Amino acid sequence: MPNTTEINATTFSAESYFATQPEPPTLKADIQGVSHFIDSQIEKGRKVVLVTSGGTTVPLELNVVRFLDNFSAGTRGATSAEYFLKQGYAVIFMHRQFSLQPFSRNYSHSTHPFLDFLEIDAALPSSSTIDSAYPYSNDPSPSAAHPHITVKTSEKAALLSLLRAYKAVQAKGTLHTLTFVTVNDYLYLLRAISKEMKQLGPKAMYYLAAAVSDFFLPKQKMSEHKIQSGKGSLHIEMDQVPKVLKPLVSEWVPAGFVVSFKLETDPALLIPKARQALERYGHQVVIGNDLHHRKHHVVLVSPKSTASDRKILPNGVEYEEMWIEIDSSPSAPHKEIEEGIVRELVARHDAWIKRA
Ligand code: 9Z3
Repeated sequence: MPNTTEINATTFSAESYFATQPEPPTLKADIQGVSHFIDSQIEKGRKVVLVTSGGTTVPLELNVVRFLDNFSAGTRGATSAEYFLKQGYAVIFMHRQFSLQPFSRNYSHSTHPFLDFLEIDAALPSSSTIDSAYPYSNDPSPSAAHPHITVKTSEKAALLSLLRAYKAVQAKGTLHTLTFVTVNDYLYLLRAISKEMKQLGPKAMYYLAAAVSDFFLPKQKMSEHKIQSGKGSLHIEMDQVPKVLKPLVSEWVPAGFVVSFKLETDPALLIPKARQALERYGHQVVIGNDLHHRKHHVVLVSPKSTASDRKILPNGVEYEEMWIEIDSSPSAPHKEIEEGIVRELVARHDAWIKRA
């Protein structure tokens, strides 16, 4: 391990973090893309939401072989992005590389693999023909040379409606996607995108659903090469990731509508921790979700009154909670909780814009 005396503080402010940790090499190109996207959305007068999604990693070596990961498949972010698009928003979807994405998430390789709902044309008479037709290039029969692929009848209606929505979004140009892997990528992107979105004022929403590492290894403390085994147990001391929600709310996007997520495994902590976050950062909504029930109920915690007539009590700000729930019984019709979350946030965001 290199000498660690250069940086021995265990708390980084956002400022000292960005002054000492390296900018990702793709940042400038990424931000150029974001800037063009925002310009064209401003021209159309659309509201824009930044959706962050998936988990960040913390590499343990500079030539990274091992890393710590944060839990998140990207379902919350990808699903919410679809509902925001449906509500007419332009969406900047900033997600962990290879995590779920809007639209394609409906055909995820693990839960609904697309190969399972495709069929090879009935012109191929039997499964033995199919076997012998593999690989097709070696099979001289005409049907094998030009096989037709069809979608199973049971899947057609859902696929068609999804495909229509996807094509419409492509034609309107309302979805811009970019990726992060490490917590460092995430922090740099979040800061740079927010600064680009600042010009949208209250028309910008920040929907921070990504699962962000709390601890990291500063570059200056990282081993250059793969940490070697054979020396007994491994001890790593990590530093705290700076809480960038604070500068985001107060400096980067003071007029924006900011929604953060709080993940807990003890349901009793959800509301107190959400309140604590609101008190610390002064943003608009914290959505509390507990790991095991996150798909069926969440709680929206927010300051009780509107910004203009917020009542400051002697012991601080007054809060209100709103639960959003969906039926989790197996016989219940298929619904996604993100639909209700997004509907409620859009209504609150509209009120926020009006007040501004
Ligand atoms: C969340 O709480 C998300 O809802 C989930 C979504 C990660 C649970 P999936 O993608 O999961 O549907 O599998 N995100 C925020 C988690 C987070 O890092 N929060 C921090 C914290 O709780 C910062 S506010 O301290």
